Amino acid sequence: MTHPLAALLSHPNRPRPGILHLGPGAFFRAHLAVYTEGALQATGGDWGIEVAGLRDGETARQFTAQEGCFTLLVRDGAETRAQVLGPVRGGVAPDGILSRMAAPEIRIVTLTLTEKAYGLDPATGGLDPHHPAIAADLTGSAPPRSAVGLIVAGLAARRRAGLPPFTPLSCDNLAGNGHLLRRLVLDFATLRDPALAEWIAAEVPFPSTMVDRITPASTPATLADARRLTGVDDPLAVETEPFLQWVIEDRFAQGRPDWDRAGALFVEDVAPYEAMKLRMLNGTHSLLAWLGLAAGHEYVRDAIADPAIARAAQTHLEAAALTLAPVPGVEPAAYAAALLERFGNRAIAHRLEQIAMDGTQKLPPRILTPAAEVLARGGDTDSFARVTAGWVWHAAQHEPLRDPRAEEIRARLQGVPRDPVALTAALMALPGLVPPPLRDDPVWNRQVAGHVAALKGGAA
Ligand code: CS2
Repeated sequence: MTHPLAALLSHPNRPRPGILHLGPGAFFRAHLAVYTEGALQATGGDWGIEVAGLRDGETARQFTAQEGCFTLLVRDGAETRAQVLGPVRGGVAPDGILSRMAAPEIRIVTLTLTEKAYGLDPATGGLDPHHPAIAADLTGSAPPRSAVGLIVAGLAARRRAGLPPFTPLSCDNLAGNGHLLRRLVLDFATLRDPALAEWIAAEVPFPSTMVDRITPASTPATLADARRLTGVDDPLAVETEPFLQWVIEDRFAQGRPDWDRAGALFVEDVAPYEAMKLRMLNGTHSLLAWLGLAAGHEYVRDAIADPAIARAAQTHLEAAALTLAPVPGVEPAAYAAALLERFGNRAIAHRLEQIAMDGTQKLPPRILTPAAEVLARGGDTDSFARVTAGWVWHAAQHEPLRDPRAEEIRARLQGVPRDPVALTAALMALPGLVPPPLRDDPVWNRQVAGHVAALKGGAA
């Protein structure tokens, strides 16, 4: 029986699978799925996507039930457009991921898992063997369930079978996401099987990517609008902004879809694009989230309409731009102006709470690494300190704190007076969080504490 959404596909040809995607959340649906649909429409190829969640099979099951189809709403001003997309071939249960990774037709494994799923130890830049899912997988006593453990086991199975590797492709907001994933996979493999690690190092490319599309979590309004516009109930419906961007290093073991035909940019080195996006877009997003919540706002569009916060955002965009290498074809001031416009999109209800979470994972690539670079050059770190103070205040005030290190943060703040200097000292000392030269810099600590004091006084 054909699902009613499948009848609404503009391009009903359904390719065979070539990609396994881990993390089929809203961002995947508004970004990778859109580019893949565009590539399939332009040039075809067996690049259908199978989707899987690492722990929870619910979304994957829903994709299977809907024959891989879902509704995408693009909100722009007063207009909302609906489109039904179908690049997904079906869902895979968590315990089926490994066998699909070993299947010859799967040639790319893509990931949108959020920062905390990788098992990165920020202090070393390598694998954190104490990350709960990684630690469990390193014992080898049960089938792997972390992304890194699965990729290592999947590559091992292919090597045993004499198959060429798949290409792991990280689409998460981590600096040098491909390099980083490579390092974590090699660290894991070295601990389990050094010969496998050598094979991976020689045979497996790990392209880095820069991904961008502002995609809030779906709400009842998303689902109601999808139904109104298509006539079909779709629990997988997502809403997003008109803008989208994808920059990818063109290094694949066994080919790739013609994503460039859908607007993606293939480059030698994604690093300058990624730094620009992480430091300007995501860094300012974090500023809006933490300062915006402190000022009582709920959505990004409200925070950016608050004159004091808008001034801080503008200042931060300028400070972040000063840390960047030139990006081919991009003028930082124009990029910054476009970001302010996107943040101000009244049609997008992007909750600040969503961006404020996982601060310990987001601060290093967005704020602390560029701040340490500014410090090393003798520049002014004040704007980075303001954002960091926003997080300190959020971590001290917000209940419950959504962060993988929330318990550790609670323990550290236990008995610490609500005094800006004491709070700053307690959180800047969180192991591995702040690069040591910054952590030990008296001016930086004074700046952060000064901004915490301002937040405490209500001057967001
Ligand atoms: C946001 C990102 O939640 C967050 O931390 O900053 O999800 C942001 O919306 C995307 O990276 C935009 O491409």
